[in-house]
Amino acid sequence: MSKGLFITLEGGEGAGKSTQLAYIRQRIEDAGISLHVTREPGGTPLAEEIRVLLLGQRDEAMIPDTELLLMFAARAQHLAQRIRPALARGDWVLCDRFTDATYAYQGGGRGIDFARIAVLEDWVQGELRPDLTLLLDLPVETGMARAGQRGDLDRFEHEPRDFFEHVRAAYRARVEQEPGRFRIIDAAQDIAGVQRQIDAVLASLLATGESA
Ligand code: Z5A
Repeated sequence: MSKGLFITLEGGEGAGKSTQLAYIRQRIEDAGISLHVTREPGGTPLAEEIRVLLLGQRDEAMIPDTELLLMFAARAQHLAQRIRPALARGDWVLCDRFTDATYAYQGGGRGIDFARIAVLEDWVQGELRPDLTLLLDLPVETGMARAGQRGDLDRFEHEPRDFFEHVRAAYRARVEQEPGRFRIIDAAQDIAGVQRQIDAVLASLLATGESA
């Protein structure tokens, strides 16, 4: 069975993911590659409904285990309905956040043990892991200042600075666990500077179809 490349884009608050996702998409499509662009939580109608549950504000506080399980419920649906079929067709998949975000936010931010997350990762994903992950990394203060310029804040965006420091530290821990999969992009640079770094990563990828 042919298998496409699975690329994920990660980063903390205000890292510029949406801005750069559009750029990466254009670069890959310009190279004539069949690409499926998607996001988490979400990516299918049902998973998008779970996203609404996850990001919405309500009177009843959502406990961390509920948040974790809903992330993986959405992911199970997304993998079955969209990601696995696309990869099996030989398409590339570009996903805005994936399981590294769970380690970062539910692990680092909410304090759930990485080991417990790993159990769900194995259960829901089996062997499937991203081939390449671009991590847009920047100081929390810079990211929060950028994100603060946006209007409506979701449930995560109301968290205090400390929460996002833990998120950033957890992303870095993931890089240490799997250095071969990650490319760290200095997202504190201006948009053109970030794009130059992305170009360098994509150049070898588009030339060889391999992330290394
Ligand atoms: N979440 C989770 O907890 N666990 C999980 O497993 C998963 C997700 C999968 C929604 O994610 C929430 O889900 C997220 C984590 C949680 N919560 N938070 N926070 P999301 O990815 O949909 O939401 P987001 O984090 O807000 O991503 P975003 O919309 O891509 O925002 P962004 O990274 O801040 O990107 P941006 O909108 O492109 O940029 C923000 C602003 O900065 C904007 O005004 C840009 O014009 C500006 N910008 C961008 N780049 C630059 C540069 N380089 N210089 C200056 N200004 C810039």
